[in-house]
Amino acid sequence: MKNILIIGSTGQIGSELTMKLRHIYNGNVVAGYIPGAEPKGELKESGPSAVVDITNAQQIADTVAQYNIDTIYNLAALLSAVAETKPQLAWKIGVGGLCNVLEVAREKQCAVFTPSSIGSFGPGTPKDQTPQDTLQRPKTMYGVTKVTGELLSDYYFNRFGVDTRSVRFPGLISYVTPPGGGTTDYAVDIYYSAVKGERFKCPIAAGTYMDMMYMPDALRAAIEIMEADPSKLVHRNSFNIASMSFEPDTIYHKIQEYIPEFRMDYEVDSLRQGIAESWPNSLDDSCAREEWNWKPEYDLDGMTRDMIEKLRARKD
Ligand code: AKB
Repeated sequence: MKNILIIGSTGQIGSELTMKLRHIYNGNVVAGYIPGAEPKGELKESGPSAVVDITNAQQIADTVAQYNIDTIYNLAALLSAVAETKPQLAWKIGVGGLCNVLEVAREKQCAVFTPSSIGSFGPGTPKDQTPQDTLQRPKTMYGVTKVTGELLSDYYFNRFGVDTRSVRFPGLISYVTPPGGGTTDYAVDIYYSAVKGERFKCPIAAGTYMDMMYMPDALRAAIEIMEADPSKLVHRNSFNIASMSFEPDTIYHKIQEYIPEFRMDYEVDSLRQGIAESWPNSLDDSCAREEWNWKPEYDLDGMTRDMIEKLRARKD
């Protein structure tokens, strides 16, 4: 039985991961949140919650002690586009916050999951089938915090034995909690527009490939990496994972197979486009497949069918 703290439990990943972990472990899964982003509905009713601001080390330590926490999922972050508008805050949350989490984990012997991202790569990284171990010189503050987070997490493992593990998430697509301020958000927003019968203005230019993943696969990855046999792990922070890579026209035409009247045109956002162009087109996830049997279940077609069905059910 694990006792888990999720920091950032009401965000895009946290809101679904908290519920999934509660179903699996049926124990203490504490939903950490900041004031103004309180848990609601099933998330609130189904288990304990606590105010945990990642920039407040004492609050993390108190919650870990109160609930006897042994595993921390650290999901607090500003996404890539918003981090460019608030770089100091992005660093404070992404790096200062992670230092707080790692110190508490060292003292209380907790395992820690902190996601990294395709944003940890930069324009000098090989673009296609980006290898697991390669150049990471990102141009964004988001990427800088993610590479620093990978290094810090490996440092705490090697130096203090803290059980840190991580995956590099692609753009995540889900119908539950929308993302906010990411470069890959268009691949979520497009489904909402299509199901509402609205014309979609795509902020990313045609031909811009990025890796994407359906949320059920991402949640499984976050859980499976923490369950993996540590003796099999050559890498820790952080594993490339992948399931699909597409550009805006591909997802547009895929949605049209299900909603033929759907229309999209382009209104490219220069900030997001610049970020997207600095990221890989696709990742090589063979190390994750070899070391902990990672395998995605959804491709673009399976995801599109499910997204449209679930969003329609929510609308009706
Ligand atoms: C973003 O677009 O900022 C995130 C990411 C790929 O890490 N979705």
